[in-house]
Amino acid sequence: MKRSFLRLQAALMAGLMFFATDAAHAAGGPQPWQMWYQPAATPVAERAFGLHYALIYVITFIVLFVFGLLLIVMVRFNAKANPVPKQFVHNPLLEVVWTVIPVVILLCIVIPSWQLIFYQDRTAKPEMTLKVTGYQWYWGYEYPDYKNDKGDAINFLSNHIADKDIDTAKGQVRMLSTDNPVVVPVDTNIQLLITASDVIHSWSVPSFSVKLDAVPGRINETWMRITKPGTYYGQCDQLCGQNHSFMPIEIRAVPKDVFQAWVKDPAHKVPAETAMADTPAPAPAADEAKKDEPAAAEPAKEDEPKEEGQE
Ligand SMILES: [Cu+2]
Repeated sequence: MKRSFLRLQAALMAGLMFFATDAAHAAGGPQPWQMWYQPAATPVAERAFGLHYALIYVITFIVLFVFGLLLIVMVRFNAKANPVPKQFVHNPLLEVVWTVIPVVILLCIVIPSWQLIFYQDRTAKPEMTLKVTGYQWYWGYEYPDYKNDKGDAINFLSNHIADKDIDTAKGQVRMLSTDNPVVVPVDTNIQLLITASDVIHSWSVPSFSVKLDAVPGRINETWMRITKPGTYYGQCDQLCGQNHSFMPIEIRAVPKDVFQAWVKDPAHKVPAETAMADTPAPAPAADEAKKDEPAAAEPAKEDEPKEEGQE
């Protein structure tokens, strides 16, 4: 009993903390007993969460108003308090009012909703493309704008890491980390082309407010512009079979020069996480990469992002 009370209290605190320390919130993934959304990391997510919180006020007002009306009816017009009811059944003015006001409220909601739908649909000026393919049960990624040393578009598969292989010292998170994280630059309009090869999956990253079905034989489009460096997590969000829950999404958003170095590195060694902060921390990523991954699988040649950073 006491334990569940403590949990409830922790959950409430987490909810309050969200409002108090949004900027300092340090992870692009779920927190234990987290309430509300993960911190927004794209303009789309900021707008989507903003609309959500605005609607919370509208909904709360309507609920309280209707509840108040019900209370008045129950107290003032029950059989005991009001034994001889009036017999009228129509009140034209009241009927117009209770039709027009809800219509106005709905219009106030639908206009920003439509704006948001069009805003998140696609970006007018994509700076690069990331193609995502869902498989049973892993994700495939392709960068059509960037070639690997074989002359193909950079591409790789991204698999779940089994619990026994999770290395928390490397910052890996159970059920969310992958063997090959997606590396993308921050402050870049990234066109997302999402498809699947077998059954319907859904590529979903809460911090980006991106959740789009991956449908075989069809390419769905959306976009993201990540504003803060960091590691972001998502999962497949469409029941796709036995291992549906084992196809996480891990995205490493890095400064542009670090991304260019990653593109040019033949081994595509994943840069270490850059501290997630409001002020982007540009340079130290390369040094952290060295000390964080001492015994990485392949002794990739360690390119200094600063040298290869020119675009
Ligand atoms: Cu799936």
